[in-house]
Amino acid sequence: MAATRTLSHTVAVIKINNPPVNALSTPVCQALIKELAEVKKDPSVEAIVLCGANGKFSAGADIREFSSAARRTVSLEDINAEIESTTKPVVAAIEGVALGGGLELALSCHYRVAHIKTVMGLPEVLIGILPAAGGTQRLPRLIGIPAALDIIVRGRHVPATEAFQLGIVDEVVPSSAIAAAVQMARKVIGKPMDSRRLSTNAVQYNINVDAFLDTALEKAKRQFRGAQAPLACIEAVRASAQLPYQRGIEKERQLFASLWATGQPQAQQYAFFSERNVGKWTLPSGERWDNVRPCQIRTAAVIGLGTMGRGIVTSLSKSNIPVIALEQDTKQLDSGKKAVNSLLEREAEKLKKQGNSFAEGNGLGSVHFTLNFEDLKNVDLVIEAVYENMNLKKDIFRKLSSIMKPDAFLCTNTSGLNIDEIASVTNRPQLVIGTHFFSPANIMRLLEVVRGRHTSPTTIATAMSLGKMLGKVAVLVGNCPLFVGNRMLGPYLEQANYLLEEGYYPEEVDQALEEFGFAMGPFRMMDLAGLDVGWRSRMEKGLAGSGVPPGTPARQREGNRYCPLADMLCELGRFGQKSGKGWYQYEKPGGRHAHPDPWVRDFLAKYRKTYNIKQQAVHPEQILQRCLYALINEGFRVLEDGIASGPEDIDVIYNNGYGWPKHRGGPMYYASAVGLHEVLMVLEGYHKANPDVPSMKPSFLLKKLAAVGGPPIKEWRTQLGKLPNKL
Ligand code: 3H9
Repeated sequence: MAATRTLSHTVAVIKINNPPVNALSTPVCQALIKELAEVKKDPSVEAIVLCGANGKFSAGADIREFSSAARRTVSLEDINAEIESTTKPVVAAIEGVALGGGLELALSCHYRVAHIKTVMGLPEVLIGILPAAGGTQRLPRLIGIPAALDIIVRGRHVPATEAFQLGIVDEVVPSSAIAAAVQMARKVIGKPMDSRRLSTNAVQYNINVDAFLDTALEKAKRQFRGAQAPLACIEAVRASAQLPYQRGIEKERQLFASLWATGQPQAQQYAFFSERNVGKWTLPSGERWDNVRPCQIRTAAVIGLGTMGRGIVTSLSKSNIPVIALEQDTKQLDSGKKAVNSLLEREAEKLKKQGNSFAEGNGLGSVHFTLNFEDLKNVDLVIEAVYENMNLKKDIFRKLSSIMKPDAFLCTNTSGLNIDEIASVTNRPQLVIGTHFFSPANIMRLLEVVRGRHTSPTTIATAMSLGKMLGKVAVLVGNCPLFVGNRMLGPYLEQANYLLEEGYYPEEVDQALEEFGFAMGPFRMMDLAGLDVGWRSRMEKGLAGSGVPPGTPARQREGNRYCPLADMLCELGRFGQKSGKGWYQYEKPGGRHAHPDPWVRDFLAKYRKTYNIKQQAVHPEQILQRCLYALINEGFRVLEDGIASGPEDIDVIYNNGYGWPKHRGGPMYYASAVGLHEVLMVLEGYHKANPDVPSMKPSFLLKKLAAVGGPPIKEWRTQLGKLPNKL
């Protein structure tokens, strides 16, 4: 039954029942129409309460139906109009979540009561659409333009207490919202209802709406870089102020249709479901997310309080896991402690603003700082987060191996070192796993969980479950140099560097990729991360510095093309933001505002002259093709090697850890949208002209998929099934 009905005295309680989130699918909508029609004509019913089963009101329209062949036969806004016009008062009893169409449904009710732990909002923008069941017209009528715009354009979840302050709900209760709603329904029987029908009210404002929305539009264009949904949301809100309700609804529908035609909703909805699917890991041996039980993590420890360690401690503490934080000397411990405390204070402040406190207990109290390894011996899981040095990591794991209780999990936060080598020095390689956090670790959502050769399924289940507890998107990947995300970044950055040799400037390359939608172009990103990191690693590999064999041409390594520009900057002490100079110049060391540097232009001109490099006419479109297709090609190689279980995993990694524009779905989705044949042609053309750039040699899998007509991304798995799986 998609909706059920009971009677409490003269109040009919209609309950939406569509697990797990009571999505408003077509059968639910049909059931709602039927129940409404019956209660309307039932003389024993004087008021109606609308609620959801299993402590959830509704997570909105069924997103799967948007792209399914079955067309919706019932419009959600028609149901909302039906509810609003009812002469018997309708009270929404909101529990758990009221999101998207769920909140729109509640807004059509005459009163709203929410449980204190409910979150509500209109997050449609995050899946590439806009609220299209009257949300853009009713919410501004209820809470005014600025507050409604903030909720609709950001798609943020509003806690019940804030919703009450804003006037979205009439009452917040700490116990059953259904019981409270029934009570309220009884009280309002017979009261005038006109002012409670939001569609009949005018939007109240004392601002210059056009100027306000124009400013918002300009800001959204800059902030969302090519994503169309936020802009459509703003236009729909404008309509709420300028047009009568019904015409506003027409505008909402029209904007919805034009958004759909851009292809962005399809990409973002693919990203939405991919994020959920990556949690459902499967090993070639048959163990899966649903048949392996994770161990409970009651206590954890973090080793190293540098940038990564601080973020990880904060993240654990925020999730109410008591943490022991270890450093090697008092000075580093003190500075780490100060940093963690300030991060936690900020988190507490944020929660306070939202009308919340830490869920249970106080995160600030749960961090114990120490210099003593012995203090770690009883924790359930330790995350080592010292800097990237294999010998140092091995020393620590040797020590942990002898100190920690035998069933403690040992995690390493490395961005690319060999997990098996680290595990080899321990007495429990089956409990060793890579947990690659992204900086800042208390904010970034991605967690690459790296399986070593001996890592047990229970260890995987535990690390994946820890990721979920920390509010992260955890993606299981195999062990290879640099894992998935950073491995794909290599060829991308290589092309960006070659473009500089060939005549471009850092700001031009960055601009092209930022206009594509990246949060940051490659050069700004390298400056932020620190150019010295890559330089050290290249020196260790003998690609830069004194390890380069004498007589090696400057622009060649092992017979292949090599760009030494980044090494040259480092030799001059230009490490990026931290030194105030890198590919850009900054206002001071540690400054954040990148300014194009005339010195760099001059330096590049001299470099090109020295090596007699002819400036080539590279079309801006080629910047995108070369950088992106290099990245995508490596993505295919990752799949070919069995390091990620599917293209969705790669896309989730890029969407959540590398600033890939979500409205483009992820690099592998983008490749399928552009057309695999097109990607292959460009790579083939480039590789033919540049055989000394092996990363651009089209991958076997790309060729194979292109040869069978470039099937849609969901069909790639059939081909992947025939390849090795290293998970
Ligand atoms: C909309 O309402 C449009 C309207 O304006 C007008 C239209 C004309 N539909 O995230 P979880 C599934 S658009 C279908 O793991 P959590 C999800 O895929 C909608 N399925 O749980 C997963 O399935 P599976 C606007 C949905 O507790 C399962 O439910 N609403 C939907 O971490 C559990 O999900 C939104 O954008 C849906 N609407 O988080 C809200 N929602 O088990 C989207 C979830 O097979 N949803 N599923 O993997 C969310 O933000 C989170 O799912 C929620 C629960 C916070 C509700």
